[in-house]
Amino acid sequence: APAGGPVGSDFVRVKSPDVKYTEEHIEARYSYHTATVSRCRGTYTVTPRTTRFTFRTQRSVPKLGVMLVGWGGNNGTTVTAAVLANKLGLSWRTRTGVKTANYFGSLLQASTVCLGMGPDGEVNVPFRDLLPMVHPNDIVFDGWDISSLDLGRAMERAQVLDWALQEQLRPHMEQLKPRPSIYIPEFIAANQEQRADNVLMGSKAEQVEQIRKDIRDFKKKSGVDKVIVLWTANTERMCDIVPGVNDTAATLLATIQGGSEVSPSTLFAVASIQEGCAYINGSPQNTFVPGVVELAMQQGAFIGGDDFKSGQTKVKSVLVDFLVSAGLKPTSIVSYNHLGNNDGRNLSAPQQFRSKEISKSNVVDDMVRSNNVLYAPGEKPDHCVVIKYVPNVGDSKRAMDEYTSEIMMGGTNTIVMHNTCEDSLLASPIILDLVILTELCQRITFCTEEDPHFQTFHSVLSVLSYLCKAPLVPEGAPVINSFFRQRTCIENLMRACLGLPPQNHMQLEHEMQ
Ligand code: NAI
Ligand code: DG6
Repeated sequence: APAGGPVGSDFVRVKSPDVKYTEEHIEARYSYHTATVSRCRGTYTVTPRTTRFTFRTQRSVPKLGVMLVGWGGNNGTTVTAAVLANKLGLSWRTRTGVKTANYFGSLLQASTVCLGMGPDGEVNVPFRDLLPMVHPNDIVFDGWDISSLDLGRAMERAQVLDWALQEQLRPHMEQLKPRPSIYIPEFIAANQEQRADNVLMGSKAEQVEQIRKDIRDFKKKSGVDKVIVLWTANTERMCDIVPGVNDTAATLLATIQGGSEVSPSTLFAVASIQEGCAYINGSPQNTFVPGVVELAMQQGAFIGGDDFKSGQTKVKSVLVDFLVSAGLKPTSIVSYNHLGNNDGRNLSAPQQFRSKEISKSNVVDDMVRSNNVLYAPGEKPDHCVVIKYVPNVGDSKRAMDEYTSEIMMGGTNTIVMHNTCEDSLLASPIILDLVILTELCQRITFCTEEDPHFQTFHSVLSVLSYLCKAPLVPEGAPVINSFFRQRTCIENLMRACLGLPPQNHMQLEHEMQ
């Protein structure tokens, strides 16, 4: 069901000597169990360790503003329209019956977590009820696009939503107009040029200044307490990491002043961080050059990405996890895609395709590396990604995958899959989860017995990994792509904020005689 029930912490309340509810915070003492491993003459020695944390979650939920870069695109218009439709409680008729607005596909709004046992068995609640969180219906949207179409016409151009719904939404959507944006033609496909009629002029430094002004202007006019900026604009080509140009915060800022190569997405990231806003990258390009990461850490702003994990890659992070953890050895993975929306058109250019190919290809590495029975060091399955632009299918993306695995005694198991779905209807709930989770993380601080000073999460917000194809993690941290490990990370982190132990699925209470 969409919105309902009491809000956040009032819905779930933990009764424990380790958990304290104050006017401002939920404060929970939590024991974090890990282990260190050493190896000597063929024997592993495992030493369990316990770190005592205190988590503090601010209870008051701010009014959240979200600024989308690429607001007039398929994802930008669809997520805005979906929130409006939910807020207005809209229903519409299609040839198969009446449909009602919902948030299916959102981890936080439409999936549940188990709290424990009640008188009638397991008690499951929506994820959103675990901790005080922004409700998507309350998000205020704004944003930029190089195309000047208002959101009503842009929604029509996107061809994602049913016409009967568009007719109801148009009076609201046509009042929303994207702000002029930073356009540097060489970063996106040449075929996008005819859209670019809403662009900023001036030097790079002046354009960054304008984006900062836009953020302040939005905040002031809308009355939101907090702004998060999210890139859902075209996939850019990768940029080179060059010492003296973008390898540190100082060189990057100097480069912006000097005017040499910086991508639009990096300029947006810099402007957002300088305004103290979290910045999320929903596309695959390397927006987060080392200079941006350092700047975010210096300013204490969150950054997260890269590339929404919506369909084919999500399935891949489930299926390869299943195969490898079942002791089967994937030896080749071949993934074809064809789609006919503007994203597909942009990706038909080689450099932009290359960004997506890299992002879609690295998603099995951690699972393969974790199994040294199946794979020798450095060994990987063959992995091929193909994307073709076929205008006729529009936003209804087709993804076809073939997984070949080696099974017992030299046997072969081939799994073939065909997936058809509206791409932007998968991406939109992910956009909502990204910003709501990021906002929640901004209200969580923690300390340990050894270091009693409360701190925030690292600026590189790796807890967003579940939602991203190529998770950005702090330097030296492992990248986790496996779907269930990523989901469990979010669930257990929220449970820790409530002083609840991690979900263990041991069911020991049912094992006793
Ligand atoms: P789209 O092409 O419909 O929308 C992108 C929008 O960005 C366009 O309106 C375009 O005019 C605008 N744009 C381009 N450069 C800009 C700039 N510098 N500043 C502001 N606006 C700019 O694409 P769609 O389908 O909305 O996807 C958006 C991004 O999300 C793409 O990079 C895509 O690869 C990525 N993505 C999409 C997924 C999905 O399932 N739909 C999943 C994963 C990633
Ligand atoms: C073709 O794959 C176009 C891409 O933009 C994808 O549709 C998008 O990245 C979603 O990818 P996936 O692998 O999560 O379905």
